[in-house]
Amino acid sequence: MTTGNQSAIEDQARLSEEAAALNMVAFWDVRGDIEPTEPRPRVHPHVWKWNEVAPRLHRSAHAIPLESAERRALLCSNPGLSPKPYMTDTILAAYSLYNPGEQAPVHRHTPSASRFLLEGAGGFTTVDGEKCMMRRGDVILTPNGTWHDHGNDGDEPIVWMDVLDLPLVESLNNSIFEFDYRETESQSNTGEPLQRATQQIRYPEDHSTQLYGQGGMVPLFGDKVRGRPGASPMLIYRGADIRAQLARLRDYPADPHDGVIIELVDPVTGGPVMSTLSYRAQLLRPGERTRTHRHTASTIYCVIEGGGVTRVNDTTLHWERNDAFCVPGWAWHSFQNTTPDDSVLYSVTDAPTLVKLGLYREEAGASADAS
Ligand code: GTQ
Ligand code: FE2
Repeated sequence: MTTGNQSAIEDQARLSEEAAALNMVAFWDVRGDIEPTEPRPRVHPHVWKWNEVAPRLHRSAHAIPLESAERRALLCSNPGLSPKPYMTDTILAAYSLYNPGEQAPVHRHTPSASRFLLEGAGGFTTVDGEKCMMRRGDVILTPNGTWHDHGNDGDEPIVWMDVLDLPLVESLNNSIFEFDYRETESQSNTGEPLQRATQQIRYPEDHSTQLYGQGGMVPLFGDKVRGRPGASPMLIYRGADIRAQLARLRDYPADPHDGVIIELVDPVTGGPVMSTLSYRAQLLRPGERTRTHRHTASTIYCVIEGGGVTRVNDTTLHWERNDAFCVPGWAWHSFQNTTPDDSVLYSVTDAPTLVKLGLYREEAGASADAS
């Protein structure tokens, strides 16, 4: 406000003070802050380098007993969100290691969770009584409300990346974790459910894949017993299947912004595998360079294969195998595979949340600034 009147100027200041005393704020003092003309993500584009993470993770395997930590994870903490240890406003991502023979106790929570298996064989997650053995490149889902426990039956440490919508659920004040798991034991005399640290296996191996793993064919009998409403009933997507599908599509004219990109979908509805998050895999062919675009959804990436760069506004992120990085919402970005071999990225985006809320927008870069 401008005025030449001295007493009016003094009264402006007094009004702001008096408003504060009434737990109010004068709109004209904060207008720019609450009416941005475009999204202002606090998240920085950032890359977490596997060669820096791996030695610390392996040290933690000796220094941190699983019994004291429950989950032995190093969380990717975005410099723009500190002190919250989250990769983006909506997504938590962490590297986790489990030693041979270790078992993480069963629990469930309202945030939806998932793992990308990165290193080691013999690791498993039991989801609602179904044991899912994990191999490199596999994506395992534990949707909102599913009971899950983890373990390592192999003879080497296993490493995976956890991806959860926890910051999103927390921002809505709806985060609930439960650790009191009870099951009726087959040998129980009383029939009373007993507290257990791990679930009994109640389904055959690869059960949800048997039911739902053949694209285009789903069983008409029985309940939709797997998963939870709004999430995929298929609990594990095999890395080998993902890679084979990318290979089948590699000679197609691909997406100009993302290369050969596929979405992991709920085989019953065709929708995203989580109600909040979409999971994707993309192949960037040797030397491939994509055009720049932006969208209001933010995305986290995990490098499964190869190497390259992602340009995000004025920042260049260099990535290679097992690195993780993030692209904030509304940031211009493009990809380049800088190697003579294929590069494969897994990604998770909060686009389904924004679409459901009617907020999702995207824009292609002008061809002149396409990089
Ligand atoms: O899957 O429960 O790496 O709650 C960090 C926090 C995993 C999980 C993490 C979690 C989880
Ligand atoms: Fe969990």
